[in-house]
Amino acid sequence: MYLSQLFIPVTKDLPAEAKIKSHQLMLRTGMIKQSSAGIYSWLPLGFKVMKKIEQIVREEQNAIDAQEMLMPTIQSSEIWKESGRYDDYGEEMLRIKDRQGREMLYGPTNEELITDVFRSSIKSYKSLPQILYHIQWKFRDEIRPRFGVMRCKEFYMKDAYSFDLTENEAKKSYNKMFFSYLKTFERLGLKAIPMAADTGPIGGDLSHEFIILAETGESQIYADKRIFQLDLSKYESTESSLSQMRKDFSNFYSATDEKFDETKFNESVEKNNQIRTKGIEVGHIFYFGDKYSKPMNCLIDDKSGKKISVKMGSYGIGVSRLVGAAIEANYNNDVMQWPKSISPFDVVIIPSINKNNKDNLQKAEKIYQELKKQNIDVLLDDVDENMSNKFKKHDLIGIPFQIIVGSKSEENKFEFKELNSKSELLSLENIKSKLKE
Ligand code: P5A
Repeated sequence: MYLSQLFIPVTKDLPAEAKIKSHQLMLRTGMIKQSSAGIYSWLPLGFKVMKKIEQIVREEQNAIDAQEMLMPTIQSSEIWKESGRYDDYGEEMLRIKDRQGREMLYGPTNEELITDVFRSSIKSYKSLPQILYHIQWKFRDEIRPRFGVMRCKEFYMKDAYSFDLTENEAKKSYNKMFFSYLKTFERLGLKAIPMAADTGPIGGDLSHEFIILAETGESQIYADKRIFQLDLSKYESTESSLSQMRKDFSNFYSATDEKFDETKFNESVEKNNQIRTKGIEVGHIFYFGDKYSKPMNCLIDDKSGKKISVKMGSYGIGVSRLVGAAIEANYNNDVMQWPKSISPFDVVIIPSINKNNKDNLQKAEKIYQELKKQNIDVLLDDVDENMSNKFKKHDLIGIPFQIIVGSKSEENKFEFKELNSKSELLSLENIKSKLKE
């Protein structure tokens, strides 16, 4: 893509409510445009990042044999009346009527809908366990939508639902998902800490939030920093290894405000290992047994032919929130650097251009074609402006690698630079192999 062709409508005058870095940066680099309070259009640059995040989330769900499907955004009120949540959910639920006057709603989550799908088809323990998931827009009429994509009314979520015969089996599904979440966040270049959490309107008695550290987060958190030393690669997806993993994580103190206990924290964590900061909740998992299956009559025949309510859990990742969270975690001193796995482009070519000399642009175009042939996702900055402005702009866009075609380049060698480190003069062949790495 040529930068001059990229649809990147930059918001110059930031609105007063854009208080945090990610919100400001997403507006300044034309990633999103507000449509109304808490509702955004995702423009090409922002959409590309979100799709990359979505794909990594999908791959890690598929890796644990969760099956992708798609449920609608609009749901009927009937199933919510069956579960008893129609009244409980209150004003956060956007309620609508169709032309026949039927009560509908824009789904804030899908426990009821998936239970309805499941009960109509699965009847025997032989078909268990099952994990189903979808990646779909949700709507919550948040009282104070804020911080850009962090707390929206309309947001994009991966939500998965597990179905098991017994509580014991269900906890194994929970552990599988717990591990899958840690791997997902690691691939996204983020350090997420699992924290025991309250269950709120989803319900149940076992729940963890996955939180990444950021001063601008909404949750106050307390943790033992040695939790970051746990190495995921030493665990396998066997039952015993996963239950060991859960034990190892629970050995280190970590809690949000709601569950925090000052005395316990001071007793179990030395002062110099204590983290007291804010964090962003990027995922939340729940085990709630038969909270939905019982009132909704979602029954399974067990081995003896007895009908029992299926045991369920639900597992959410805030896909659109993660775009903002990744910025909060990686934006320092006015320089953004996307983790390589989710950067909107792999590399940007920045030629020094002026009216009288188009040599650099021509060289840059050749490099561009070569890299495209290798399936490298490359942006060419063909805009006629001075280099210092260009560098400032790319410090914000945050593409992790730059190829600079300017005064320092030689006939067949160009400056190659990873953001935040020194550049080196390399041949195109060397640049290609570095990028492939
Ligand atoms: C789990 C999946 C649930 O809804 N039901 C299905 C369960 N959990 S949750 O914690 O309420 O949400 C899951 C994740 O979605 C993100 N999220 C939001 N993102 C942007 N704006 C919002 N208003 C918003 N609300 C929730 C969070 O990342 C959360 O962890």
